[in-house]
Amino acid sequence: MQSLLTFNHVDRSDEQPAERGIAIAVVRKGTDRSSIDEYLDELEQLCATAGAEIVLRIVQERDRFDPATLLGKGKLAELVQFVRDYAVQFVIFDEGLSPVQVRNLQTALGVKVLDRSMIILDIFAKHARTLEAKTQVELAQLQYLYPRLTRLWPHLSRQYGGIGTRGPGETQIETDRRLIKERIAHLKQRLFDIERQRAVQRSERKDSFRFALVGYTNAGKSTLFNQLTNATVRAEDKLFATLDTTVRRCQLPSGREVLLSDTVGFIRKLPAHLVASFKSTLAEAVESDVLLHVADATHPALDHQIETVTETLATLGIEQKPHLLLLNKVDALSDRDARHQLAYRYPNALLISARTCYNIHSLLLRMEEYLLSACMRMRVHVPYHAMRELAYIYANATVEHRTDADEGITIEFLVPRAQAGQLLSLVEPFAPSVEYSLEQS
Ligand SMILES: Nc1nc2c(ncn2[C@@H]2O[C@H](COP(=O)(O)OP(=O)(O)OP(=O)(O)O)[C@@H](O)[C@H]2O)c(=O)[nH]1
Ligand SMILES: [Mg+2]
Repeated sequence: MQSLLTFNHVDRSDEQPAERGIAIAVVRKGTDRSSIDEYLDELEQLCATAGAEIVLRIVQERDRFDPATLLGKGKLAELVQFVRDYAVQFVIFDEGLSPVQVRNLQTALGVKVLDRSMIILDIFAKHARTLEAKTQVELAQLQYLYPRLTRLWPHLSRQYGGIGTRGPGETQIETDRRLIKERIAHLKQRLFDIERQRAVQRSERKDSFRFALVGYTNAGKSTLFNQLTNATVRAEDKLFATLDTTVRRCQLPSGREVLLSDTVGFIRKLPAHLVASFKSTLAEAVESDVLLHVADATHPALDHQIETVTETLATLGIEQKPHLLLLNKVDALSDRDARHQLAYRYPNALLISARTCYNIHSLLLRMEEYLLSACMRMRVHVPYHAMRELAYIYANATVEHRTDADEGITIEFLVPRAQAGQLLSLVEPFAPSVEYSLEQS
C-alpha cells in the first residue's frame, strides 16, 4: 500500500538521503521541560522509523493557541526563516492540527506540514503486511483524510480511479470525496468479513485459557512472545514492528497449556481512527482472560507509558481485566539500585528480561497461578461403564488424583470455570452429588 499522507518512502539501501524536517512542540506555559523533551524524543523516533530525520527542535510555550496557525505570529516568522536556513522538506507538530491549520501553515511555510497522527498513520502504512492490517490502515487513513480533503491534496482519482467514474459537472474534490466514501464502505465490508472469520477462530479456542501481551510500542512484547512460545515473530528496535495478532500455545511448568497472543503496541495520542479500525486485531486481547502488560523499564518515560497503556485499555473497555505488569529489559538497567527502586515503586510488578530470560520461570509460575485461580476443583466417582465421560474429563480438565476401585474410578481434577457447567451436566447422570470447590491460588 502506498502512503497517502507523508513521505515518499525510500529504500534505505539505494542511498537516497532521508527527508529532513523540523519538530515543534507547542505547549502550555509551565509544562515541565522533561515532558516536552520526552514528547519531542518520541516524535523524532517516529520520524526516524518513517525514514525522515529531524534537524531542529523548537518549543513554543503559550497561554492560548492561535486557531488559525497554532503558533503565534512572531514564532511563525521565525519558523519561516528556519525552514529556509536549514533547507528542510517538512515541519512536524507534536499536536494534532486541524485541516485549516495545516493549510495555513503550509501556505506560510511553503513546505509539507505534518502532525503526530499523520506520521503514525504513515508508519502503519509502511509496516502493514497482512491483508487485515493493510485494510485497517487504509481505512484509518481515508477516515483521517476525508475531512481534510482540500485542493492541496493530490488527486485521489489517480489512485482509486478504477472504482468510480467522474460524473458530469463534478469538481475534482467532489469526485475525490465520492471515491473515498465508496472506498471506505468497501474496506469496512472487507473488515467485517475478516472479523467474522476471526470470530469463528476465536470461538474454536474458547475453551482454552488465554493470556494477551499488551503494552507500549517497542516494550519487548514480541521478544517475550517468542521466548514463551518458541515462535519467530518479528521483533525489532522500531516503533510498531508488529501490526497484527499472533496466537500460540504456551506450556506452563506443570505441563498445562494456555494460549498467548502478541499484538500491536500502543502509543501516546494514538489516532482514534486507528484504534477503531484495529478493533478486530485487538479482539484477541479484549477477549483474553488475563493481560500481561509489558513495559520498558529502561525508558525514561516509563510512568507515562504505563499510564498511556492503562488509558488505552480503558478505551477498549478492558481496564478491569486481571493483569500483571511486567517491567522488561532489566538486563539493560545500569545498576542494582535501579532494580530495587523499580521494585519499590511498582510492588505488584514482575521484573523480567525477555532477552536474557531473567525471571521468565517466575512469570510462567505467575501465569499458572492465574490459571488455577480461574479453575474449579471437582471430585467425581465415575463408574466403569462411563468411560466416554472419563475420556472427556481427561481431554478437558487437569486430572490431579485418581483412585481405581472395584466399582469405578474416583478422580479429582481442575477445570476452567467457563467449562465447569458443561462438565457438570455431563457427569450428573452418574454422579448426582459432585463435590466441587473454587480453587484458590
Ligand atoms: N536489552 C533488552 N532489550 C530488549 C528486551 N526485550 C526486547 N528488547 C529489544 O527491544 C526492541 C523492541 O522489541 P520488540 O519485541 O520488537 O518490542 P514490541 O513491544 O513487540 O514492539 P512493537 O511490536 O514495535 O510495538 C528490540 O530491539 C528488542 O531486541 C530485553 O529484555 N532487554
Ligand atoms: Mg512487536
